[in-house]
Amino acid sequence: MTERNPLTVKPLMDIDKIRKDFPVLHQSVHGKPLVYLDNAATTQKPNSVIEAISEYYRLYNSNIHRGVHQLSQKATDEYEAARQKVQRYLNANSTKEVIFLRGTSEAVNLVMNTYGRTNIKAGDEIIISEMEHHSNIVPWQMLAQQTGAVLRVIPMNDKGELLMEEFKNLLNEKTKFVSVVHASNTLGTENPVKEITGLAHEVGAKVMVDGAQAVQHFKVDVQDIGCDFYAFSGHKLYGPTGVGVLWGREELLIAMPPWQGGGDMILSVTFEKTIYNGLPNKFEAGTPNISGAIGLGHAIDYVTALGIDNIHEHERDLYRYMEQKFLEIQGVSLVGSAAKKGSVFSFTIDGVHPHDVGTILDMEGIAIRTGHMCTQPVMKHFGVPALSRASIGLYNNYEDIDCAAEAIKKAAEFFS
Ligand code: C6P
Repeated sequence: MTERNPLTVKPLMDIDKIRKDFPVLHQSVHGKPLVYLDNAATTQKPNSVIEAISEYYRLYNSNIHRGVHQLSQKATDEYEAARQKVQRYLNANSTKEVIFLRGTSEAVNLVMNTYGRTNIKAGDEIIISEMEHHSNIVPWQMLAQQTGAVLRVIPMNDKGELLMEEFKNLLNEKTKFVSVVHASNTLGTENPVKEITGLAHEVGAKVMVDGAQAVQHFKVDVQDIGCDFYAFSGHKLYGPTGVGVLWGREELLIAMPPWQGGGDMILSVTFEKTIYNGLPNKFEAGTPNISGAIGLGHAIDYVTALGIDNIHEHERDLYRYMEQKFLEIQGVSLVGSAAKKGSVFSFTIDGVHPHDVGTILDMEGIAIRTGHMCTQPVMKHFGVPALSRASIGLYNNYEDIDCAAEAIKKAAEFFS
């Protein structure tokens, strides 16, 4: 296949037009036009999402599933419409499998507390990988400590690719659960989650995939992956903060006990006994983030209208350009060079602390992330205390990369 040259062929999306949809992008920071390259931390929100949230509060603010009055019915309809959008976006079988919660971290904690505590016992093994975000390490560690289960870790090579042979060696009849990241927030690696799921299922283990850095970049089909649980955060998919999704296989969710008790998760309550509600309400105790879910639904509409495949290709072209431009700078080293990766360029500059890089770039109006990226085991693997990370989103363009490259060069030269 001949490679597309993004600089000479017709662009897949009209980025100038798209940028107009994101009000936050049109401002100056320290007197310079903002260049936002911290999309892995959180993405900016289009007007349609901001409007949908504002409209909820302006026109039909009301609690859901509770009132017969018109406002409550409208709020319920919009909230449930958002669930349908998530179902279609992930190609889930049913809306019963889509649970709204706060985000990826909460989704992992829910599965750990319900599926985990019910099914994982002393001596059982849980497998995660070396490149996990702390959100997909700490809950499993807590479960292992509480139950006497053993935590095993799939190692990676120096490119940031999981060692699949080592994974196969770790699998055995004691393996009860595997939880892996779909795309690494630090290394950009896209993991073979379908293959991982197939192998784990051969020994009877269940599989959870952390999709926090996946759903905004490429098509995710939970049925095709074949996993048992999938999680993502709304705020990284151009939606609001404080809302996210746990998708789970219906038969597993039915068998799992509820996590939190409260309103909406019950069918009937007496002092002697409570009968729980069906799916998905069983896992949504209390008033949920109604405006957040509605906003997330609109974010999915926005991404779907652009086309996730177009977004993927635009970001892949931009990533290649970014990699080439940044690596031309003396002293810059890339951390994470997996064959299958995208969107995230984590790096060091010889002799410069990442926090200084972040500060210098900030003075140029450029937002990147610096620090351990909530993946301290990855820092340990590469022998660094921290990294700098530029991460792209659908509205980034070639000028953004040029500006960042100039500023990184300035930082490298200043400190050398
Ligand atoms: N990563 C980053 O800058 P929450 O905070 O629950 O929305 O998402 C947690 C999370 C889980 N898994 C992965 C792969 C992630 O990247 C994140 C969030 C942000 O990389 C903030 S630390």
